[in-house]
Amino acid sequence: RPDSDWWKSAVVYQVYPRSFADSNGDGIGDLRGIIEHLDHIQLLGIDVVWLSPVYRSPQDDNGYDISDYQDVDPVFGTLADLDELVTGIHLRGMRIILDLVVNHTSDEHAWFQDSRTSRTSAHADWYVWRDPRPGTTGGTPGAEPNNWGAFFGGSAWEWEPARGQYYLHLFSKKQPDLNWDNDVVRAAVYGMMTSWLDRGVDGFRMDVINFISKDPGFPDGAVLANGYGDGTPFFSYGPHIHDYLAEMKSTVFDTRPTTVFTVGEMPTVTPEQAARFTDARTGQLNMVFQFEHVDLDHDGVKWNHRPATVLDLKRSFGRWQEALAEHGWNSLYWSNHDQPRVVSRWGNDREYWYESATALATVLHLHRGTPYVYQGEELGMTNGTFATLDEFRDIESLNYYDVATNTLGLAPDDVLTGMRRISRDNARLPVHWDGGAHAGFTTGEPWMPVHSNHTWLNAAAQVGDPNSVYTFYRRLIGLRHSSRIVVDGTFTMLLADHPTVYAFIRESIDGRLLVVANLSDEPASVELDELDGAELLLANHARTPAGRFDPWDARVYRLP
Ligand code: ISL
Ligand code: CA
Repeated sequence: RPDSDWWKSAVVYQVYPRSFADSNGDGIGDLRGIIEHLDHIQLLGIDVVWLSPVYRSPQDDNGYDISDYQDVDPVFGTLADLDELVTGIHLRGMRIILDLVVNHTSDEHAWFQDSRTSRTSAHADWYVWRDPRPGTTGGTPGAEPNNWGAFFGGSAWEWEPARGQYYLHLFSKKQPDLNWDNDVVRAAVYGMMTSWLDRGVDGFRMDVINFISKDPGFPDGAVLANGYGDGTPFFSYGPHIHDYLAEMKSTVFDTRPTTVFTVGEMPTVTPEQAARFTDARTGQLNMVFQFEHVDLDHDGVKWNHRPATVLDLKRSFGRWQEALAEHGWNSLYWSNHDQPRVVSRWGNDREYWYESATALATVLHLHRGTPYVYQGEELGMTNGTFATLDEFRDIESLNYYDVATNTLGLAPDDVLTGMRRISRDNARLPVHWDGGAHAGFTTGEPWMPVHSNHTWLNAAAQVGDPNSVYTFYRRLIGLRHSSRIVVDGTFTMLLADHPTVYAFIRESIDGRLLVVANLSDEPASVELDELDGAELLLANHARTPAGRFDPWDARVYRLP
């Protein structure tokens, strides 16, 4: 195996700095807090730490709105702290990747501040500016260049009187989209990326990177329930997306002496597109984050819940395993800072908390691909409780509440029910380090209250306990590192039509592994010839007879 493929055997741990650990008592997690807890990450067996944004930012979207790509926001610390974090991670034999947010900047970035002043400013063409619709008066309702809605509510266009034009913002109006069709913009981004690699970082997680190339016609989209048009067909796989990423690869990645880790976050990406992005011969990135499985439990609008079954999950993952079997590579994730907690979403965070957290982990980690662990997932952290609206912090959730109750006329209680289930805030509660005040996250007042279950669900209780969720994750990660089958093996789904038992075989020249998990609150019995003579390697339950599975029973066998 060439060393350039090291990312195939890696496990990534995502740190969302604001919620990880606070070192100075201001209630907000910071870089020194991460430095203090590196042993927790190393002991888990992690290879790569992905750091969500710590750049200078007005924090409109918790750092995904960047006003200076070359500096650290004072709320998180200093550049010297970041250097120390990079060194600390490297000293432990791990690597670090930064979040690259270059579809948009903050409206407070110097580039945008200049761009908005006039049509002749130095940065005039750095953002996506368009005139009002012909025959309308700019700044009045309906004058927007097209009907696209922004992901965080309202129109995707904001009027700028100084230019007499609108700028595009696919997210909040404080996140104007960069104009990637401008060579100078692309060169500035590549230069910035190179400077971070020179500073010692090992790669990038690229925020909504499939959105950077827009259809120049900016056509209206099909009208959605919120009254706005759906622009995604016109920017999620735009005309130059492969060209721009290929240029980034040849300019930034291919000129480095060692392999740069690259993962593109790509909402709406299809298996066929993902194969094109990640094909080692002709693609541009190591892997992408796809959204199919995390979109299964809603009707197209994330707040509108519809139940998803184990069969839905099996079919979705199975399709992706197949599509990227020959060429390309999968990313495997249940959780991140935008998704609710997996044990609450797909598991049972009450009666079968330990069992379901570990069963879901087993299934995910043993697919073919690179697994991601989101901070606190290794402890089985659960969704928040959110009694009232004022406990939510996330701009997406708060904007949605406003639109849903005022414009769409939905009942506040129903809106809150949807938010409790799927809001990004579920993932952003402070990490539980111990059972003491504020879970050991801060000595001050946390920016978001800690969950009451931290008294028993915390790192101090789990790290040395052989029967904890943390220790189980450690074993799973250890299995990947000690078995080439987990990294290289082919994937074959078994019992494809069984409603609750998730079973598959991984096979390579090094042997065969069988993974079987009952993802349900009910016991299950299955006929699997492969179980005869199979040697149990890892399990989350005391043994029951071979073909019988207790609720959330998960087992990994080596086959003869
Ligand atoms: O959570 C979502 C909205 O329902 C997702 O669509 C999310 O907006 C999408 O995954 C893009 O996410 C990334 O870019 C956003 C940022 O808010 C997210 O935190 C980030 O992961 C804009 O930068
Ligand atoms: Ca702090």
